[in-house]
Amino acid sequence: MEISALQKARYAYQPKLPASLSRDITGIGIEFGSPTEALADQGDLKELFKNTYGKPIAAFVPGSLKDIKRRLNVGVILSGGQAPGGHNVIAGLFDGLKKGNPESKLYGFLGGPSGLIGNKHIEITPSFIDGYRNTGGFDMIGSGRTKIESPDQFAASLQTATELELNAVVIIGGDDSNTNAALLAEYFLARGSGIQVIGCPKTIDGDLKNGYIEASFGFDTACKTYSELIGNICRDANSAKKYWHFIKLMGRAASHIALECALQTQPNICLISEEVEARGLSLEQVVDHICASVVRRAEKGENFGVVLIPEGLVEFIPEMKILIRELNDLIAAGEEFSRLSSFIDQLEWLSRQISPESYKLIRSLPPEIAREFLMDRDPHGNVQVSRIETEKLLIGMAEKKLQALKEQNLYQGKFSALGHFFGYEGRCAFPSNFDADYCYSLGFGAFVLIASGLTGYLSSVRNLTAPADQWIAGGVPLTMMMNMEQRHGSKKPVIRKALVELEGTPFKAFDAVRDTWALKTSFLFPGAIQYFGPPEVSDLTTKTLKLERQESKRRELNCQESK
Ligand code: FBP
Repeated sequence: MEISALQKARYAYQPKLPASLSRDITGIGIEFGSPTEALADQGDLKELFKNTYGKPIAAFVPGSLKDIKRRLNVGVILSGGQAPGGHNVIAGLFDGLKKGNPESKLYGFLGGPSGLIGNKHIEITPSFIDGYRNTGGFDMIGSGRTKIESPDQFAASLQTATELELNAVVIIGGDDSNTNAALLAEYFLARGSGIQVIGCPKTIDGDLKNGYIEASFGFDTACKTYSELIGNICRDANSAKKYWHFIKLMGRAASHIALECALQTQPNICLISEEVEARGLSLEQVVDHICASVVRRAEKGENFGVVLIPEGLVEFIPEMKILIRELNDLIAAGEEFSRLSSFIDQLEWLSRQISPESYKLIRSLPPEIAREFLMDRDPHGNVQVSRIETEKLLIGMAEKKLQALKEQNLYQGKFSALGHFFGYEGRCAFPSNFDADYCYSLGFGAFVLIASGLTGYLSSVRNLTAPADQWIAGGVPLTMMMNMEQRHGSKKPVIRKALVELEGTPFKAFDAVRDTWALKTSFLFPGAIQYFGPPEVSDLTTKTLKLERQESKRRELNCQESK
């Protein structure tokens, strides 16, 4: 098979490991902290996770693990949307297993969690894995969004794992998939099976993070890829000086990707959904905010610019949030809605089912956008925000608003806008050195957690802005990141999603300069990800991670000083 020159060069890249994992495996030990508590709803969660609740945080340290050389059978699943580095998690896990015992086996479940339920797997061999090292994508074994939720699905998962004589299952996924990992770990233990379950934090969205998980893998590469493209568009805009570019960015509910790309490229406007919600801004007010910059720049003769839009924006605009919630409930309730074949029939039916305000809102949207609000939900019940063309909606509304301003002689500029959506372009890029190293370490760490006999843990690597040998690897109990949330009409245990914090340093850094960017062309051009060359360009982390780490180090220092 023909491969590109870069792919060939990346095969030879040796990912860096933290010092605690790069020593001879007989020198790896583990240290435990105190028992932990869930984020909230501790009583409910204790009840639901009788066997796995409250375990201590684990850190890898010099020492020895008595079972590190045990022969193990492990199954691995890639779950949810693609994120650069998934193959390296599997490579790290594979190399760890084989270092522990060359007889150990790694099975890859095909097509996500459904591969475990239906026992569709392949055995991962040395030559097979070598064809995927340091490459993007999840094509090694495929991914899927099936949620393991019914009693039959749990029982089938246990049956597959038992038939394959697995010691452990590793689930590489986001908040929903790792919630599933926690439930599966509990289920296996409650059934008296010793099969362990370990999670790994994946998602380009960057919303699976907390005090112990500094970043989800894939965020780094995806943001750098989008930022390269945005930077190129900024330069095009500044060259031609004739278009406003409205760029929607993936990231689901959280605006971490939009914020990071804004910090990397300095566009004129970047909307942050969490702020829109906090300020209770209506759709019209959001459009007014954009138009204010268009008008002011036009006064300087600059009829061009760049606007970044997080894909989840519509879910944070109060009136749209209500509409989406009402639609979600109706669509989840099922059959009646799914029988309506035409859009006209759907609207007619909705007129009797949703509140008059929501009905008025959906009717006010351009029909092609209104249709997108009615599309199928994902298996976790989420509206598929990647399918809603918010950029087009905002362009259409801005055109109307600017026309009205023109008629009142309040705007003399020319507004010609183009819409873009960057999402899939970044999910399968070759992982940056950061993601290649981070993912390999997460996978290797997952092996050590298994060898330590742990279950219901998320592999964790911290201190990520330091050189890789100073990274701190270990495991965090999944129940520690959970609370109870309302889902499909009842309270469910879930890992809490991390949204952009308006008091956090990345948002504050943006807030301090955004008014200047709105008026003055201040674009930055980050260029393509560098895989080779000086570390200051090839081992860069995201600005979000850098700012958040600076803040947490500052807090740690303050804490020490006050003791
Ligand atoms: P995950 O939470 O599964 O990592 O999703 C990442 C993501 O890329 C989101 O940003 C996006 O909204 C969604 O997947 C798109 O889903 P799909 O691949 O099913 O179109």
